[in-house]
This record gives sequence, C-alpha cells and structure tokens, in this order.
Amino acid sequence: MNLRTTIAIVGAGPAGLLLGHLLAKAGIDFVIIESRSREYILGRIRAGVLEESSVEVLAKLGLDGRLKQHGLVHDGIYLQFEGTRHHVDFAELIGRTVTVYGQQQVVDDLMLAHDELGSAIYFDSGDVMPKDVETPRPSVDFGHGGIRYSVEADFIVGADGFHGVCRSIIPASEITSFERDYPFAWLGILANVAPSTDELIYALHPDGFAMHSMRSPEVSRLYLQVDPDDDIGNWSDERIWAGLHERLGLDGWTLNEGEITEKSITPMRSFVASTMNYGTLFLAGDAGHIVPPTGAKGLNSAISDVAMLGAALTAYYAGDSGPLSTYSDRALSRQWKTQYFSRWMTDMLHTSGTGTEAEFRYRGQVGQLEYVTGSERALAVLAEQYTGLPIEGV
Ligand code: RFL
Ligand code: PHB
Repeated sequence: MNLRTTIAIVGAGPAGLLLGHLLAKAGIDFVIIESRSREYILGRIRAGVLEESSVEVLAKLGLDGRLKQHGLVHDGIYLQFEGTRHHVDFAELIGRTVTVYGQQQVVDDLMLAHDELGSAIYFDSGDVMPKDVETPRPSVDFGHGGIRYSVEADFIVGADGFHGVCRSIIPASEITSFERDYPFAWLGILANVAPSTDELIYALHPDGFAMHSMRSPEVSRLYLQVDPDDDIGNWSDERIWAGLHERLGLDGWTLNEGEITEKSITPMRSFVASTMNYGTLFLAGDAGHIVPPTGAKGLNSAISDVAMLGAALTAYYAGDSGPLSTYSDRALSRQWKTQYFSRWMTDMLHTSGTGTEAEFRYRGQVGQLEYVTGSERALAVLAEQYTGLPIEGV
C-alpha cells in the first residue's frame, strides 16, 4: 500500500515521539514507523535525569503535566570519594537545576499525547527500509499487520537508535564513525525502597564506581561498575547490596535495602557519526551519537537534537531552508561538547587497570575530585555542563 506524508520518522523512542509533537504543533504531517511494540518500548528502563532545557522543550509543548507533578527537582548532586561526600549545588553555583524523571515516564507521556492527537504510529513494523534518500522523493518501506507499505515523504528522520537502520544506509564514503570503548559496564537495579538520599550520589571507590539515583519517593535506582563481560547471573541480590554498601557507605549514613525488581548490565561506549544529514535523511538522538551514562546525557542529547531539527523543519516549511542546512553541524557542535563532558565524568569516577597503573589512575582521580570539589570555578564548570548547554536556534 502506498502512503504519502511530509516527514517519515523511523523510531518511536523519545527522539521520534518528541519530533512528532514538534511537527504536529507546526501543522506538519508525519508518520512514525517503529519495529518494536508499544509495551516493549514502555518497559525499557533507561535514563533518569532531565536537563532544565529538556524540561523547557517539553513544557513549551504542554507535555509537562505529569512531569510537573511527579518530577523531582534537584538542586545538585553529590560527589563521593575517600570517605567524604561533597554537595555540588547547581542552584547556588549557576542558578540552574535538573529534574529526575524516568525516560519511561517521558515516553509514556509522549505516547499518551500522541493517542490524543490520533497520530499515525506503526508499531511492530518489520523490514523497515529507507530508500532514495539521495533524491527529493525518499520513502520508507515496511511491513505491518501482514501488509507491505511504502511511505513517500519530503524528508526521512532516522530516530531509530544506535542499532537502527537509517545510519547504515549512508554510503561509507560519506560518513565516518568516531568511537571509544570503555573497559567497564554498569550493573543497574531498580528497587522498591525509598531513596536513601535527597539527591544523586556519584561515588569513586577503589572497588569501582557506584551511584545512587531514584525514580520516585518509593523507588530507588542504583548502579555498580562491573566488568563488561560479567554476567548478571553472577550477581545475586545479596552480592549487589553488599557491593553498594561497600562503595556508597559512609559513617552516619544508611543505605536502605528493598526488593530488587529489575537488574541488568549495560556496556559503555562513546560514538559520534561525522554527519547527521545525508540527502533527504536526517539523524537524531542515539542514531547519530551515544555517550556513557555518567553525565546523564543520552536522553537529553536526543531531546536537544530533536528540538533543533523540529525548529529547522518548521522554518523550512515557512520558507527558510537555512536552519535545516546547518542542522547537522549545529547538533554535532553541541554533541562534541557533551561527549567530552561525559567522557570526563566517566574517566574521573571509574577505576581500571591493575597494579601500579591502577593505583596511578586512582590517585590522579582523587586529585581531580579534590580539585573540583575545592574550586568554586571548577564546580561551576561541572554544574554548567551537567544542567545542560543551551540548545541553539530553539
Ligand atoms: P532509542 O530510545 O534507542 O529509540 C530508538 C527507537 O527506534 C527503534 N528502532 C527501529 N524502528 C524501526 N525500524 C528499525 N530498523 C529500528 N531500529 C530501532 C527502537 O526500537 C527504538 O524504539 O533512541 P532515542 O530516541 O534517540 O533516545 C535515546 C535514549 O534512549 C538514550 O540516549 C538513553 O536512554 C541512553 N541511556 C541512558 N542515558 C542516560 O542519560 N542515562 C542512563 O541511565 C541511560 N541508560 C541508556 C541506558 C541506553 C541504553 N541502551 C540503548 C542500550 C540504558 C540502556 C540499556
Ligand atoms: C538514572 O537515574 O538512571 C541515571 C541518573 C544519572 C545518570 C545516569 C543514570 O548519570
């Protein structure tokens, strides 16, 4: 069956769903094609921190009803090392905050708002294939409910994540991948227990990194640095709690335990594609870049890309093609700053190596953390990046 739309979006993660709302607001027609089911997407537990500018993007679209009600506004974070916990007060340092609100909740809000709009979202699609993106009449072919579809559009947006199909159709001569792997991964748990902290704790410990985050006043989210080839089967609940007590422990502070409802191991990688535009194809979010989660930037970068792309497409249909022609450069310029921050936070807080090499690294990290927590200027640098750089042109 042949369909026609203005913008064909591949992927119904946060990037694709949010772009749909930006286009709807501008009166631009779109369809979203997603390979997974709605339930599967809602079940994926991922990011948890929204930058102030991400909250503003959602607020401008009126998509912040539940976010305002249930999001936890945090003035800062804690950095912990060598048995001491230091508060980094973003609000005091630079007058900005972050909001703790799960990616699942963001996605749920976006989907419910699409239900109200009656948006065309094809979940459970098979063999999704963008075509003719070097021409002004690109299309996306896909199977859905036993029928083969071909949607023709003015532009295709690849919001299909790191493993998506869109980036892969760009000829190798037109795109370069920049990558960095890390010798560690995160074991993450969700636990039915009130958070033991008012704000997120990022801890460097000789055994490795640990972190205490949260999803609500009743649910805690905690992470442990583990080996990238470790198996979750090696981690009983008892072993996980013991590791968390050891790495997060502090005299006079108690880590409350609760029932673990989810546990998994996620590898870490930094990746940036050299371009986010090829012909009539544009990439957004994880399709174009990924970061290790230490700076809480994955979801926020997806939101900033889409805010820029939505504004650029809106300008294009109002007669100004300038912003669309510079989208890739502007998105990548912000992304490289975010990449550097994510890498810096990751390197500062994770242990690696053996023997004297590991010791050298660890002592340098403690030195860096002592410097950062002891310098008002260094703290402001961290605060400015953690709470989010401005989104240009939005
Ligand atoms: P998503 O969320 O991956 O959504 C892409 C969507 O595209 C679909 N898709 C396709 N659809 C059609 N055809 C195809 N061929 C397709 N191939 C894929 C997928 O099913 C999916 O629904 O990308 P998006 O929208 O760019 O959003 C990015 C964020 O999801 C991501 O940056 C963060 O969640 C990264 N991330 C984390 N970031 C943080 O800031 N803090 C975290 O704690 C954190 N934890 C995580 C994460 C990413 C993870 N992944 C990707 C493995 C934990 C995990 C497990
Ligand atoms: C989370 O709550 O899942 C979370 C928070 C901050 C991060 C990474 C993950 O840096």
